[in-house]
Amino acid sequence: MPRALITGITGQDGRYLAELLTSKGYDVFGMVTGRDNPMIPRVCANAPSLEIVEGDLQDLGSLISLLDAVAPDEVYNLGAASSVGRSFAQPEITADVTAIGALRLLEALRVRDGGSGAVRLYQASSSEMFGTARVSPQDELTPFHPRSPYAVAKVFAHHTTVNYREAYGLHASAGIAFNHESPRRGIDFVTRKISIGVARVRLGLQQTIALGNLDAARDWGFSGDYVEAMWLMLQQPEPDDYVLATGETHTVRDFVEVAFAAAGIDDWERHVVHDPRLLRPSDVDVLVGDASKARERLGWKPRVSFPELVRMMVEADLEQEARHDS
Ligand code: GDR
Repeated sequence: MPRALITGITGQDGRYLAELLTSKGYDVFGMVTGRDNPMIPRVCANAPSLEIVEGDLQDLGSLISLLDAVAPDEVYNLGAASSVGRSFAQPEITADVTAIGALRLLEALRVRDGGSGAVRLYQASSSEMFGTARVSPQDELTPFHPRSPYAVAKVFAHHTTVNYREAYGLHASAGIAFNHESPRRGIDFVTRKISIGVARVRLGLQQTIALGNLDAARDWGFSGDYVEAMWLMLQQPEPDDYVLATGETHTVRDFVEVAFAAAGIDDWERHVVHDPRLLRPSDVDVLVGDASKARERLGWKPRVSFPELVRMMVEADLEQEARHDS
């Protein structure tokens, strides 16, 4: 059986990927930094054969020991300090986990693998790297102009992944994933904040949702679709970089409107208040990806549409909030 190690196992992508790999017959190991993480039972509930192991992207020695213990065929580096908003308040932690953490993992692989390419690595690169891109839609050749400490850290991790591939022959691929969401999305991110808020307004548990920039436009897909592309990338004989995107962009305002409509509420403006404290020192206005390369070379395309995604999230939160309230 092939063996896979996933960092960032408690995030939405980690959970969907663990389920996908388990269904394909892999032995899956999910890395956590400590066993007291309250998400662990929830993660294991959906993937009973998943083995939780300890390691830390902030500690090279722990990564080397973990690679020795697990002996994976594939490593998926989904671990990061992934909140763009919080990265402005915690730039140093963001750089250490997201940028240097990726470097440490690459170093651990280089030391262990010696450049044989026997272990395949997926690096979760981000559309945030494009920032104020002058080209639209963005593809693998679009220059980066990061707009947050998080995005700067992801640019470092991305270039380091490419460098280790070129310098040491590592089988290291990077997926430049545009925003992808799901009912498992953390509440720090705007889509989940909206879907929970809408559910609670619908159930009479709160009156309003406080939001920042409603004009930002993002290319939003479904996390469950994106993890398939991650796996496909590591099945290719040669490592490479791929944009993962739907090719459609919608504003935060669009998301709010469709989410309220999915809950049967048309006068959404009454329920949204603007909170300037939620504005970022510098934000990304609009992103939209061109995933032609992934479509042509991997045969990948996202299945869940924007309205389906919004509805899925609102329905899941309506169910969950109603349960909590009863
Ligand atoms: P993003 O996701 O920064 O695109 O990064 P997020 O959902 O945090 O923000 C999207 C846009 O919504 C605006 N916004 C708000 N955002 C949050 N979080 N909370 C609010 O209340 C709010 N109001 C408006 C933001 O300003 C922004 O413009 C996500 C993360 O998953 C990254 O880790 C990942 O790399 C990229 O997507 C691709």
